[in-house]
Amino acid sequence: MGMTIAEKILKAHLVDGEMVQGQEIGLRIDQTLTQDATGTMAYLQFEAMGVDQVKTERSVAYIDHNTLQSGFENADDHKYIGSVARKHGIYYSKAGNGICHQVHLERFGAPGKTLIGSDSHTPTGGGIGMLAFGAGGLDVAVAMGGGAYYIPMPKMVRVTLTGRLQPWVAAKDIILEVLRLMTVKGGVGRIVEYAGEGVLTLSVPERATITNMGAELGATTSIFPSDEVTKSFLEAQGRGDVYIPLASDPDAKYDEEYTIDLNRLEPLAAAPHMPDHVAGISELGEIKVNQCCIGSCTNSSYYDMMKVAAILKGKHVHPEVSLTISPGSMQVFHMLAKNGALSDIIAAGARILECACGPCIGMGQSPESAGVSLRTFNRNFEGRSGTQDAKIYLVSPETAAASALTGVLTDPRTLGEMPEIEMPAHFDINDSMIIPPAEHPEEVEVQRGPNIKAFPLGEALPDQYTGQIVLKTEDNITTDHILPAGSKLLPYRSNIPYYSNYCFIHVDPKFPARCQEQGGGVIVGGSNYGQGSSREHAALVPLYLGVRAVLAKSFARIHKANLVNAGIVPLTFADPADYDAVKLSDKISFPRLKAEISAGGQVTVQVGSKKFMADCEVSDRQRGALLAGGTLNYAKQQSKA
Ligand code: MIC
Ligand code: SF4
Repeated sequence: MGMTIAEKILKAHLVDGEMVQGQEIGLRIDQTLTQDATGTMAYLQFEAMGVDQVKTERSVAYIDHNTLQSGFENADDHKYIGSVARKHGIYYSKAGNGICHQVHLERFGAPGKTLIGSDSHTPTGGGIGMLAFGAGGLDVAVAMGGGAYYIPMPKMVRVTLTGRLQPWVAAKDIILEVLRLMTVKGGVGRIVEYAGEGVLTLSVPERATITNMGAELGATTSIFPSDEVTKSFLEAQGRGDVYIPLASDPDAKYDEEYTIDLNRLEPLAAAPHMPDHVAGISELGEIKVNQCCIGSCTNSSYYDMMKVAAILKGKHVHPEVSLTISPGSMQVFHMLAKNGALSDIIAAGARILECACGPCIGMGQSPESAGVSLRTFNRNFEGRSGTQDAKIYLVSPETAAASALTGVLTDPRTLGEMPEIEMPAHFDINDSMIIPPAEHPEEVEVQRGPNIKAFPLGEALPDQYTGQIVLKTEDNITTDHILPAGSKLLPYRSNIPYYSNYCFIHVDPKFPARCQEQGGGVIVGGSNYGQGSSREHAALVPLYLGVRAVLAKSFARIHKANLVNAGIVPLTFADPADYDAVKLSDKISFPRLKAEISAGGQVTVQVGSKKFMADCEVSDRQRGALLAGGTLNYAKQQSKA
């Protein structure tokens, strides 16, 4: 039988299990990436594993999130990551070199390879035909040590793109349309593949915008074919040698199919506060805008920035709008400077930020109170910008630039003739901010600042557990709800004790104190619990606070894996109606927890006088980890056995 693109790459990397839907498969990982906000924890865990040199073909440590150095913490973390990288065979991309996903696409990504990254937007690599997954830091550490990466064998989804984008309609509008069709949980357990004549009309950066934001579908990953467009991109990056063609077989089977007619697509926006609250710009009307931010790993390529520069050229940003521009990489930034486009952007009155995540993760540029901000980013969760009551709309660079000029949400089609942007035949190649590993690793001393604290380890699963329900949440709780980021908190990513004071702070400020009083307990969640980022802190901090289990209607993939890695039991209501029968502060017990988890059956739950069942849908390997109190404990047990 014919195979999809993803199935071909999975098959070539399969080291454990069978490719049967829902069953766990283990994959050989060719490349890894980390960023600094998750990297310190990933490398602390890597060090704990005692591996000398990474076993991957290429591992890269990026500094792109925590670049605002308003105290010693971030700079110390950079130094730690830089030294660990040099010692263990990892390339180190310095602060200022750009956003991990953009730089990786430019300088390291290769079709047909597997990549995991401690960042949920790692699927950006699908834009050049890589099979790229977001993962928790521990999973990345394991892969660097040569271990397999495990996922449940996903379903296959095909999105066929027909026709071609009309002027002023962008790749961002394609992925917003996919989000409208599939919603923020429609991709869970699925790989999304793009096909059809429309694919040929999209450049690599446009494809990468789409695969990047596939993370917002909850998808395991997204991927495009590798074709002549991919080849030209790689050649222009001086890396034509890594090109291989990749396409699905004509008789490949897909579990779900969608078709989008690009001819009919219009400029769209995701309205506050979810990436799937999608509406046409024309439907939303002329909303007054206070801020426009252009950048992030979704839309910060040379192609995007050139379009923006052409729109702004000779014009001025509206007096009541603040426009920020963050080019995705040093390569992009330098090319804009050399060809004069940067001068058009500056003269229009934009604020130029460094090549980093910046406002996307609340690292500065928080909007004014109740401000409206149009962003070319991928997430508009409530409060993520750093201003709790701000209203964030996710839009294309074209829409953001057009609106920055008019001061109101503007359909870019009103701007007249669209400027044509050519993809360059040669990108400017300068890898001076990427530091290769040391030639004499034994001479490198790992540097640890005082902000770097030990990470918590779980405890073996008890026979039975009784505690309190310490939190009950709604559906679609994001990891930003569980553990906010932003400029004030991100510096504490390597300091779990301090960070724990902010767990669920915007959902229920009493949560950390309640956990401390109760010695932890159980969290009850709705559906899609833990969607969004890959930050394993959203599991490690609850672990530190004594959370033993999360009982939810359903989980997002990466967060569920992170819970298991930490040794927190992920349970789902066998009957979702039982969700309504439990409330905050109820006493909850699992009288046969260990025996039932070991047996792989359902788990008995007792809440007051009510008894019901929960499922613990994990693989045998994960069951071992839960019994041992987390993946690191389990790995130690295994190595002794
Ligand atoms: C995000 O966009 O939410 C982040 C910040 O990049 C996270 C990683 C993190 O929390 O450090 C992600 O997407 O995984
Ligand atoms: Fe950085 Fe934002 Fe991309 Fe996350 S989504 S990697 S914070 S640019």
